[in-house]
Amino acid sequence: MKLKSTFLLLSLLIGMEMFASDFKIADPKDIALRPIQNSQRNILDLSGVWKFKKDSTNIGEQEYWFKGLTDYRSIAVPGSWNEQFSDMRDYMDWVWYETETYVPSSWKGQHIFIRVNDATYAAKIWINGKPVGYHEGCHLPFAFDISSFINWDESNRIVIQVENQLSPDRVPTGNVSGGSFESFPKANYDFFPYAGLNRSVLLYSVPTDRIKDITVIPGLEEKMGLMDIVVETTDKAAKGKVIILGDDKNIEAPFKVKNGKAVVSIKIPNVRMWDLNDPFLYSVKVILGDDRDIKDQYELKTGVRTVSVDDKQILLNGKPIFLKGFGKHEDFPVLGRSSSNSLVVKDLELMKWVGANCYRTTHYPYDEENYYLADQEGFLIIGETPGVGLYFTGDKEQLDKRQAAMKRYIEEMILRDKNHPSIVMWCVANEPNEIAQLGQATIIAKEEKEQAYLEFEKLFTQVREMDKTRLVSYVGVMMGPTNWFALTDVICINRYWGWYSTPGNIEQGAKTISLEIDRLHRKFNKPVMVTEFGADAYAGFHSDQPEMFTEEYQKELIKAYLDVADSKDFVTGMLVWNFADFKTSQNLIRFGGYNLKGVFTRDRRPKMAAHYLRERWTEHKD
Ligand code: GCB
Repeated sequence: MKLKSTFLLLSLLIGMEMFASDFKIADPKDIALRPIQNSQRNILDLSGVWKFKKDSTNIGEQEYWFKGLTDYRSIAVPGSWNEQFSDMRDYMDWVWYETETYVPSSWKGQHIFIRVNDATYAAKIWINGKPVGYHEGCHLPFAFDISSFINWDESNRIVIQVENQLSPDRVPTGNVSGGSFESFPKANYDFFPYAGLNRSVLLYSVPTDRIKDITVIPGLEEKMGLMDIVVETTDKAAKGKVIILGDDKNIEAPFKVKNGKAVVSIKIPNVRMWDLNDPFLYSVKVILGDDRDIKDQYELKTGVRTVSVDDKQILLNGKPIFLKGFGKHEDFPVLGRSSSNSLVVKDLELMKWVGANCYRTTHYPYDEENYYLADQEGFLIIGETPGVGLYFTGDKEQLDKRQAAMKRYIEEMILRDKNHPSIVMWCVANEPNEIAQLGQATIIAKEEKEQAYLEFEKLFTQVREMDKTRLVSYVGVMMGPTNWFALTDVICINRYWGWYSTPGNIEQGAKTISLEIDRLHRKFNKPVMVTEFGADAYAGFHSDQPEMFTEEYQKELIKAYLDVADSKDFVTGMLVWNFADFKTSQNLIRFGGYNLKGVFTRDRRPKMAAHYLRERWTEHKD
């Protein structure tokens, strides 16, 4: 009896110790450099089939599931659990993932990290039964140093708990009372809340004295290319060099690290600019140490290009450029939101096929491979945060949490993506609003409106402080506050005249958009972009006269908007909504749980509108 109660007490204490033990919070700085393989650094990709278990009552931690799952099923990583398991399509609560791996003994003496490229939404990691770390937020990576958790010469158990509860204090928001979308699952946005380990999980090793971050800031003086290269290291007082290679150039510059940082300014005579027709990439190689003792090295590819605006246009390398393309989603049957290089390549090929030159990463940062491909292929990207469904009034505690999430997202996104020449503009948020209920902003007081503006402004300030080389904007919703455009370089608006408003009447829709953008340009004297416009079309559905939901109507509406844009010299870009049909939560306006505004079907077959755009955009090539 005594023995039994001592045992109970002991296990309670061990249990308490486990629950109380600190999960480290992920440090955004640890994701700045994408893991690579070279002679100082190694990667082990853990993609494959993992063990998986649902935990609807959140009992797993108390029952020590982190020590190994029993009664599990198998799941592909990367992958969205909602697509792999029909019985879990709408499930958003806790689940557990587990895999095992050996760590190569050649990695001994180095720092070993785990990098999760996306766990939507919150994740906890255990290695060999010990708590490692916690991260909240979707579509961006996080990493932890797990060197002290590794078992050498035996298998290591990696367990990750994930949940994707939809909540008004998270970003994107969900379960918002009075929110715009009455849908199931109750996301406050128009795409399916796919959950899980949607991107790869990696182990990687790096030297103890290492390069932590490299920021390349491009510029141009006459024909002289400029690169300010900021190198951050763990070694507070190291030395090293930067080598720029490419186009018969081999420029070397030594540096000395002070307090973990060095800035090297390099001039490239007769620089070959990164441009759409010649997306030339220089290789930037940073070596820490000297030739006899290389401590660490990292090579990345980037381009020299400038982006600016005047009152009417966006200028790439000083020349006006018209942005034509799409908003899209990471979305495909079976894959859900999980990454697939085949799909990344296919989508870019199809966008080039229709003559597009740009897309916005609606409504979250995409898998990194997208940006590397766009750099290489000469395609422009507007990089968007996961800030969709944002509002800035109401419950203060919830607002503070959303603002904290946004702050972290902006930091993570810019740290991860800052060296891509393809990204010309940051989009701080999609359709933010003063209040959760669309179109009801009149019911709030003037002070509340001002307060909402100040909160939103904080996000802009953060982006501009972190990156002075790109344009910054947000995308405005119909009936949303227009005074917020004072913060932006370009006026970006999503408009559905001829669809949600004046439905069925394309002519009226075109008149309204025309008047509206004239007014906006007059007021702000900035270039205007319509970042979303379009119509749902059920593939194969036709009519002699354009009628809503037919391919003809979609094509005609797109044509009418493009004609309006062509008639105004201050319209600097038109992005059709959407590149392809995509899955949404179920609701009354989403037939079959799909948004059908794609000019391609979900499986990437062109509708009439795609053929039309191809005719129009390949003829009108800049
Ligand atoms: C919007 C949203 C987008 C929706 C789209 C639509 O304004 O930004 O996420 O999918 O409208 O089709 O309603």
